[in-house]
Amino acid sequence: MTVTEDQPGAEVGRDRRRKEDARLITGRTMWTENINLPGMLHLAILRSPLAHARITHVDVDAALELPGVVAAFTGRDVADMQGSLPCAWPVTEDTVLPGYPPLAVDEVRHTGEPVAVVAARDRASAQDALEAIEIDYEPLPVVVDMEDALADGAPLVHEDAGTNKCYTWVLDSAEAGTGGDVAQAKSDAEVVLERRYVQQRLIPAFMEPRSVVVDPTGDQITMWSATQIPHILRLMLAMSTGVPEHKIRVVAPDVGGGFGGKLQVTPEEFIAFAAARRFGRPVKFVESRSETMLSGHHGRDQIQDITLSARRDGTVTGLSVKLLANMGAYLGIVTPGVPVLGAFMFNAIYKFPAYRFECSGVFTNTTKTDAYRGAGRPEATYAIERIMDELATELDVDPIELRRRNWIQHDEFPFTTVAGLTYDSGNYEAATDQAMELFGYHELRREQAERRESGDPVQLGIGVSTYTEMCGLAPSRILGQLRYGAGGWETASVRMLPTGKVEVITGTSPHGQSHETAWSQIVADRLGVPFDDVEVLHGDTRTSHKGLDTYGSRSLAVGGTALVSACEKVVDKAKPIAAHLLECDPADLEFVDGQYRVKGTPGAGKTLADCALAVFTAHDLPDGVEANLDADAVVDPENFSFPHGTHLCATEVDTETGQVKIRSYVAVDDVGTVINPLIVDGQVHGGIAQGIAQALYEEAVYDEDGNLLTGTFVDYTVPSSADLPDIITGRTETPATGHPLGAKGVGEAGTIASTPAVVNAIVDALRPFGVSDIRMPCTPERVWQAIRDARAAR
Ligand code: MCN
Repeated sequence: MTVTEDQPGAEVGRDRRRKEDARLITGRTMWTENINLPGMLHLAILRSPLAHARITHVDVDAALELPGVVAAFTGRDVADMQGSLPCAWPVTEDTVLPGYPPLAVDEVRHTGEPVAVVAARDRASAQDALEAIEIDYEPLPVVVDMEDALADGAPLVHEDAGTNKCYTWVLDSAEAGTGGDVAQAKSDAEVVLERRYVQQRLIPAFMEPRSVVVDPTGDQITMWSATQIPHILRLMLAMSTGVPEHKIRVVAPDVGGGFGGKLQVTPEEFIAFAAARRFGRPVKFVESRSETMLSGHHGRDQIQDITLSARRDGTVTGLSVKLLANMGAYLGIVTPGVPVLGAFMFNAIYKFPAYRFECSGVFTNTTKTDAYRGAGRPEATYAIERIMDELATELDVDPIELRRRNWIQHDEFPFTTVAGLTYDSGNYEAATDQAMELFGYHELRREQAERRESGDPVQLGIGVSTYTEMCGLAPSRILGQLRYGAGGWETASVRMLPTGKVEVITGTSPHGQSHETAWSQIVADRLGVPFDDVEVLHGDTRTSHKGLDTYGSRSLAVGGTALVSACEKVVDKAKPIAAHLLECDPADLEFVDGQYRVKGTPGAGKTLADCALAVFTAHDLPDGVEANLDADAVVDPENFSFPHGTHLCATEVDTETGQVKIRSYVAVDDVGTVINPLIVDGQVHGGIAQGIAQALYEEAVYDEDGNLLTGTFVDYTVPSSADLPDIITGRTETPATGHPLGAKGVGEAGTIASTPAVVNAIVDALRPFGVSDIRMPCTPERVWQAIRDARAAR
């Protein structure tokens, strides 16, 4: 909708430019690194050069002699203060939960693990002094590969655990009563496909590295951190260190991206917290990019063995998934849960009658894995969308036609899937038809046939990905059943200021997602106030004392719904005041376009601003009415939100060099009711960039000794805008039915959808050569090699 002036009720659905842009784009804002406090010390961290070793000797004395150095310490020195880093999601009763000291005490288990800290008057002195610390290590055997780690006699990452298996988690539709038996489906099947897909490791590449400042000098210990989760961080600090929660304040100032990489309670935050308490002085730690890559958490890293059973008419009858998920050496806050989230998404939009999922988490001598944009759902979507294409090829059916034969029809919602979730709404046909139209599907298929016919060295491939995902995390009830350590509710508060301006406090914690803009749009419509009269406060446990933060594309569906509820409470609270001012019965009033008016009587009424001023003076309030228009709300939606869509990608693959060019990309996403189309398009674009990056460019590689070979942007290719195609976006809007906004999450949708669309397109281009799979990232070398191998196998 294009609206040129402020109109009550016209904000939602409007392309508002972001309130946040000026400060974020110019950088004139409060990043954690900009915080400087009197007497502040700068920390530098010495990290293990070995992937597995016993620490036999540490001597920090020489470092202490260097100019500017104030202190140096090891894990042993702060053993009583540092606590153990927590894992919030032990997915089974017997999940192995190894101790996780922020600063290693006796043993290191991955390269980059913190082993000693220097505190100095400036950052450079602290960094230089690290070289003077003497450490002796006794190397221990290393295991990096998951299958090696599970073999008999493998070196153990945690000797005490007696195993490298962290857990095994199973979902079986026959046992759960949500479907049939996969073994039976397989033995009855006319077609059985068995495939292995490998999800390479990825490294979150947010713009602002992880940074933390801790000030212990006030009445509370204040931590500023570039985090996605200030509320969870405060709770974890309190629970793990014993410092009372009300004596800790956590602030997430403007945060330069996270993508799941800052959905973490980091060793560095705990080290800074312990150091500040130990010295009684403010401390700061800002990591280098290489430290992020070496010791921050990584994403993906799964081996997926999939068996698909079907009939020759294309109907799918069973799906079985056996997964190995690399945990790394320690468990971050949701490490074990990430693949379990994926368990609910392998069946995707299809009506599988039988399903079995089994996942084992495996410890290795690598940095831990954890959430990375999509967390479990991109991996699942990739596998199912790849194998659906394989089935289409096997049956010689158009891949979109095959999907149509199996997906849930728009009149079948609400639909309970074989994995046990109930999808509330969707329209897969409408999104797919729109995508095909925008893409020019049939013309491109014709061009593909011509190029195949003429033997053109540059072949055209068409890739499809029809996805759904579960986001908007809530509901707490289901998270509890999955043994997640927290709930999924969210909070919002609305404060009416005497002049009618509005302050909103949200428990969400944006780090690039534009909540200030979207939340202002919601409030402007609900309270009938101008967009610019709304201020959104977030990310500080002193102002927003309760919240569950931002991840899992939950903020709008959960936090936005809480905001609607708080607005409704304000409107209800002001009604008797407006009636008093208008000298009428509250029952005769309606609230329309920001005004309380007597029903059926047009003309001047009273605005919320009138009521706010009346509350402030409190000279003439109705009897029994409190002088307070503020309202708080906590909302825990009944269901997840299930956005969906169809992405189509056309690739030109040079069969002589292996070079892949994305020629066109169409994304039609259905994220329910849209609050701000510009923001949604931005989220889709960014998400697709990350999905394409997995398909074509990014991979974290360790050698067999556990050294990270891709520890800089020279070796780890994050694509720039010049490497990415123009993206054509379209939209269908099927509102979510479970909450008044009707909105579904969008923050991860693009990433989830795009990776299989791109790889399907590459494989499609190379089918005539006999290529049926290429391991990601599909670099020119891998594509070229796949063509060569396929030719040789013929
Ligand atoms: N929105 C909308 N209409 C909808 C859905 C969403 O206008 N129907 C808007 C929302 O108002 C919000 C934005 O889109 O401004 C994203 O909303 P939502 O889908 O609720 O996702 P979250 O705000 O919870 O963000 C989390 C999500 C995740 S999980 C990752 S990872 C991610 C992402 O957001 N990391 C990001 N997008 C990112 N964007 C930036 N710039 N930086 C990151 O680190």
